[in-house]
This record gives sequence, structure tokens and C-alpha cells, in this order.
Amino acid sequence: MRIALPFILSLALGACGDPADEAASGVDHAGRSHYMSGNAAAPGPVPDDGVAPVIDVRAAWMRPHPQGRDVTAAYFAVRLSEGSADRLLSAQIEGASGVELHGHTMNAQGMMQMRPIGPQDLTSGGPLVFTPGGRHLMVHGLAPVAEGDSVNGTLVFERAGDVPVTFQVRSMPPGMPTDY
Ligand SMILES: [Cu+2]
Repeated sequence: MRIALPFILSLALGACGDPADEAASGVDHAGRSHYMSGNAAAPGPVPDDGVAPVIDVRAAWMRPHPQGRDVTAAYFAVRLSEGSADRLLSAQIEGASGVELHGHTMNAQGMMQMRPIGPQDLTSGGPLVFTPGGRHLMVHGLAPVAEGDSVNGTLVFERAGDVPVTFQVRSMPPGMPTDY
């Protein structure tokens, strides 16, 4: 342990950078090695209501990369247009080396930290929203993108399977659809 612990700490400090928006809001980013509990208690399967879920994706966008960084954040809102329940398991983005579902939690010192979260339930009761200051996709290793670009990806759902999504690269949020 005398050897391993400092090594792990140095990885934690360097593994996962903050995109500018999260840094600006005073969020301290927890590195990937802090991942402990997100998936610890695996939920049961999503109930099958006999209706194949259809996922409606809106307002998918991605921040341009902060200068000199290879990590950025992406956001979207999804809603069930058919069916009553599904679960977002993971996401992929073309060209990225990794994509993590992140959320914010309060640490023991009362600071908000970003860290990986587990699968996210989606019900007919309302949309599942990934938005600045809340849940987001942490996108690693993507070649830098700039305002006006678009990037293709996939949202992976437990029941609906792979759902294609196109993220528009923009600095400002597009605003939530009014019919959500
Ligand atoms: Cu994050």
C-alpha cells in the first residue's frame, strides 16, 4: 500500500478534467478512481408493460472543448413517446475514447463533486434531462469540436436498445423543448 496509494492519488488528480462550465460553477471534479457506489446496487429489470418503448430525444448538444483539454460535456433530454418505462444504461459518441454518465453529489466537506452515476430510469411520468449543473455525459478523448459542428452518438437503453443521437456543438444551451 505504501507504493500503491500515492500512485492512485496521482491518477485521481490527473485522470479526468473539468470542462469549463463545470469548473466555473465551483464544482470539484472527482476522478474516475473515485467511482465507488454508482452501480453497486444493481436495480431489477425495467418492468415490461407489453409496449415496446420509443425514445424521443431532444435538445442534444455538446460544449466545445475547453482550450487544451480532451474532455467535454454533452447534454440532452429524452422522453418516452411510447411505453411507460425504460432505463438509460450508457452512451457512446463516435470518435470518443469513453463516455460516462455523470452527476453531482455533495461530499463530506459539503462540496459538490461530479462523479459517475449508474443507469438512469426513464418513465412516462416525465423526461430524463441531462443539463448543465446536473446530469451530463462526460466525453473523453474526442478530437476537439467547435461551435457549429455536430457529433453522432448512441444512447443505450435497457429495453429500447441503441437510440441514435446527434449532438450540436454550441456554447449556450439550446433551451428545453416546450412540449416536454
Ligand atoms: Cu463530469
